[in-house]
Amino acid sequence: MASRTKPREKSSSTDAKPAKNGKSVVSGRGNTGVNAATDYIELFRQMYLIREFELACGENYSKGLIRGFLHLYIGQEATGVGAISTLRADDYIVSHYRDHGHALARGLDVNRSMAELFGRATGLSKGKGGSMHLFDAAKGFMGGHAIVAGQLPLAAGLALAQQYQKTDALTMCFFGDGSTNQGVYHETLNLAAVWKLPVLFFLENNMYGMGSSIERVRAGGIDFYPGMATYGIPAAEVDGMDVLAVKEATEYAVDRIRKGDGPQFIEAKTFRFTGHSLADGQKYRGQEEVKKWEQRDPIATFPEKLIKMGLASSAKIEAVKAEVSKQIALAVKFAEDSPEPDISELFTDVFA
Ligand SMILES: Cc1ncc(C[n+]2csc(CCOP(=O)(O)OP(=O)(O)O)c2C)c(N)n1
Ligand SMILES: [Mg+2]
Repeated sequence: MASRTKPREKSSSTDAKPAKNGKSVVSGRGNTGVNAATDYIELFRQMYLIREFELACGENYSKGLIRGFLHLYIGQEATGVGAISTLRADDYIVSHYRDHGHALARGLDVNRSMAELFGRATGLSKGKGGSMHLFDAAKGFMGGHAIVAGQLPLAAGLALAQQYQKTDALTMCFFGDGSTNQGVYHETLNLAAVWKLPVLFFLENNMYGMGSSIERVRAGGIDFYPGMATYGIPAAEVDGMDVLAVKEATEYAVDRIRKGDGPQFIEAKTFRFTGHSLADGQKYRGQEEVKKWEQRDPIATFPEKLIKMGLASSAKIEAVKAEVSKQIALAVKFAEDSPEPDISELFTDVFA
């Protein structure tokens, strides 16, 4: 098996154990619905789909076809894909505003996702939400959310409903390091632990919140997982650039939640290769740091690993890439050809 990073676990909980090494990480029971033999390729396909989708977004943003803010997930694909591949169809996902990767990994329609970014009526949110508000209740994808940390209490609410309904379904809540100085972050962690809610708090620690490096703005340093002792929540750290490590650590946490052990916390160390948004000149960080992380780009390193291990041929990888590129070109065409929302839509879906 690949040189997987064993997730480190720090917790106040006495029975917390690290993820089992040697356990198969190719369960085939995720929302991808593929069998064990093709799972690795599927993980790569999803990561590549996200990368190509976002490159196309960037291009169409420059052309003025996508407007507003555009926050790309480029560099973080292994984190979202590895985590979401462990979920069942009846689980919920709540995401932040950097949500394209989570939406695509969950299997949301690519055409309708692109149309949403273009602000077209065929979009997932009828073109009224845009990049930060991809949503598909039928897929349990309960939204990208623009208010930093605003999604945490929503996740707790969804998990409370799941607990009340006595299912073993769970809610996976993604958030960034920038969320962690918000009061509601601490309130939610505490309440979720007190009520033993079936929620997986998934921190995507990409080292920056807009132009602020965590080192500069956080008294406790760059590691968040040890702090979970305060809430009695078992917590693990994982290499967010390694899709298999993320999958393994998440599977372990998900299993515990389904058994009724209450909330779990995973911190994936990752990096966004582009600026905070496309309006960011990145004056706060040097290119050396970016280059160092780019050497670990999962889009390059994962297929290299698969080929080296004899799990995929380079012809297969190239075929997947070609198929995805075609799919993205069609998605852009679908979005471009779609109508803008009717003016009457200004007064629908308004909750006040
Ligand atoms: C409550 C609130 N405060 C401020 C902002 C402005 N804002 C948007 S993104 C962001 C940084 C968030 O950083 P992080 O959570 O680390 O996510 P990342 O961008 O790194 O994915 C801030 C402060 C906001 N959207 N909501
Ligand atoms: Mg961040």
